[in-house]
Amino acid sequence: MNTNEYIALEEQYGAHNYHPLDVVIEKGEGVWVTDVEGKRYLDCLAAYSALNQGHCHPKIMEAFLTQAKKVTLTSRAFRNDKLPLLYKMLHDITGYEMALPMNSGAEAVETAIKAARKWGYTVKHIPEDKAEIICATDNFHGRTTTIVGFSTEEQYRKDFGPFTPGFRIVTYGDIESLKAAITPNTAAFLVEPIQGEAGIIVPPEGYLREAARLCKENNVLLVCDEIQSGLGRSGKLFAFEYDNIRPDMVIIGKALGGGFYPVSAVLSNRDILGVFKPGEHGSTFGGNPLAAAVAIAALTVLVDEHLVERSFELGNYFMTRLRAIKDAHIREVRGRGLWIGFVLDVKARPYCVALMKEGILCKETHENVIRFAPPLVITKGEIDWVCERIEQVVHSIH
Ligand code: IF1
Repeated sequence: MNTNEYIALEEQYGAHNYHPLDVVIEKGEGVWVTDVEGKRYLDCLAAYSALNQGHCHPKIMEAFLTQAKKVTLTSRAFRNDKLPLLYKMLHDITGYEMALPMNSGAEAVETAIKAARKWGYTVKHIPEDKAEIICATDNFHGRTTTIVGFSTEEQYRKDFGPFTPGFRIVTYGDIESLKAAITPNTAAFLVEPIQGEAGIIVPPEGYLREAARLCKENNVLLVCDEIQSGLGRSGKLFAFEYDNIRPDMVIIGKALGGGFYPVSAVLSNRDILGVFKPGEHGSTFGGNPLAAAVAIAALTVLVDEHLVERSFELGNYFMTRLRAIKDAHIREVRGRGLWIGFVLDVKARPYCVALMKEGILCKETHENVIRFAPPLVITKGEIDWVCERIEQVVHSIH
């Protein structure tokens, strides 16, 4: 079958909740993918940071296949011999005392919300059913009905109500707004250290540091959603490190599965995650041995190949090169690490289509922003290759 035939099948039988670029990918290796026509592209989206280690990384593949031949699923009714090793590794790498494994990012966010509420009632002694969680404008934390309930984006929430109560919205980046929203019933502030979907928005210098101080002062948990920003994407293991803080809970996902498998987790200390007693929370697939084996390999690759440091250095290089491109339609180049928002004053989609023809896959966000977020295994030479093509497209599109 060719590209058009695959697209026709998909359009006829699949729900239309996406509008993908018309490229049908058949193979992936490192930063490169090949479509069904045999054309190669450099992947500058990396599955929204789920492919930090690149496509089909051989070491993660080996762990995946080895585990698949042994045992893949036990349920948490029994123990398995891989999950404890993942726990220990997460502790060694992040310093948090405990982890709670789930599958998708949204499930891990839901888990953090439940933990924060339960902590609010049992430790902070918030009156029954009065716990409040503060979220930021333009947040993106997933697609469940509870999570879209506190989205400020019409598209994500319209016609999906009624929604879960107990959430308040503050202006992202505005510390006064947060201060004004905290009440004695506030259990947590849930925030992305850098907002991905909103267009790679880096908050003002010191914002998270101040937020952490405010939270501590008011006995409110600071919960950082590092599902997209974490595990090296921002040039640090966690984006919150730029503010030298230590959140009470950290949510990870995406790259924890090394591009092979959905794996997410909530990281925290015993005084918080310890609120869950047997039977109060769980998941059929969360913490399964295949997921644990893959996550261990994904983290090992991240450390062994110095992907965090690479992201920092190559991200700066990439941004410098993009800033050197002069064109009247470029408004700003912003970001951290290999996570770059290329802001235009016109629609970004035609640029993404033109880049695709040049062999670069990327995706617009918020109409006028192109995000460049390649796998962290990209080389300097490949960044040069990408930048030459971006420059060509920028100059020739009008
Ligand atoms: C889609 C966006 C990115 C996330 C943060 C939680 C989740 C995500 C910070 C939920 C997920 C994904 C979901 C995917 C596209 C993508 C996305 F455009 F939708 F917003 F990356 F920017 N927290 N982000 O970024 O994780 O449940 O999906 O595993 O929904 O189309 P999930």
